[in-house]
Amino acid sequence: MISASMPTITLYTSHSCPYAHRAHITLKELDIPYEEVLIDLEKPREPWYLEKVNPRGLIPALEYQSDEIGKVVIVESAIIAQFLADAHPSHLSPVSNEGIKAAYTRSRINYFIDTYNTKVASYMMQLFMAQGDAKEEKSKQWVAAWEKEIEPLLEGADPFFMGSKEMTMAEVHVAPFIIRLYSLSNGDIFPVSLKEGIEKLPNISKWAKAVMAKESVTYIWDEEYMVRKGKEKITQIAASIQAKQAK
Ligand SMILES: N[C@@H](CCC(=O)N[C@@H](CS)C(=O)NCC(=O)O)C(=O)O
Repeated sequence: MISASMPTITLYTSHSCPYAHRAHITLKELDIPYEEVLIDLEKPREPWYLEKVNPRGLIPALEYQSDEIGKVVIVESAIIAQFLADAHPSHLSPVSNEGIKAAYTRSRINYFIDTYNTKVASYMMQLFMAQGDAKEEKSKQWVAAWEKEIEPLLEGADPFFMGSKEMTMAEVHVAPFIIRLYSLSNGDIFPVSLKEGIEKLPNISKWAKAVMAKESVTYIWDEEYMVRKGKEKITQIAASIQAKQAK
C-alpha cells in the first residue's frame, strides 16, 4: 500500500470553479495542508501559467512536491482527486490492491461518478442557457434525470455513498454541483421548482443535506458571491442569445 510522506502542495484555483472545488474538498478530507494561488478567470492566463503549470490554461492544477517524486503538476479535477486519494489512503476510497471487496466498492463509486457525468451533469449548463418557459421545462427534466439515475444509487446512503459514515470519492465529485443546484434555485437564476423537485426525492435530499453540512464542502463556499456570479452569468447568456436573435 502506498503511504506518501507529507507533501508540499500548491493548488492553482478559483473558489468559483466547481472543478477546483473537488480539489479543495479532497485536500480538506485528507487533512493535507496546502497553499493556494487564486487565478482570475476573467483575465487570460498569463504565460507563466501556460508554460509552468497547465498548457491548457484550465484550473484546477495541483503542484505536488514530495521526497518520492520531486515536484510534479497534476491537472484535471477528477485525476487530481484520484491521485490524492491514491497517494494518501483514507476513508475517501479503498485502494486498488485491497482485495475484491475494495475493488467492488471502487467500481460502485466509479459507476456513481460516471452516471452523474454522463446522465445528469449537462443539465446545469442547459438550464443556464434556457430562456422563458423553457426554464421550467428544463428544470423538470433535470429533476427527472436525478430521480431516474441517481436516486436508486443512493438507496444505501447512510448518510454517504454505500452506507459510509464519511465522505467518499462519490461525494467529492458531485458535492460542488449539488451545493450550486440548491443555492442557485432562488427563482432568479434557476427556478425554485428545481430545489423543490429535488427535495421530494428522499434518498437524494437526505444525502444532499449531509453533503452540504460538511466543512470540507463549505469552507471555500461563499454563497452570496456565488449567487451574484450566477445572476451575472445568466444575464450575460440571455443578452448574448437576444443579440444573436436580433441579427
Ligand atoms: N475538465 C476540467 C474542467 C476545468 C474547467 O473547466 N475549469 C474552468 C473554470 S471552472 C477553467 O479553468 N476555465 C478557463 C477559463 O475560464 O479561462 C476539470 O475537471 O478540471
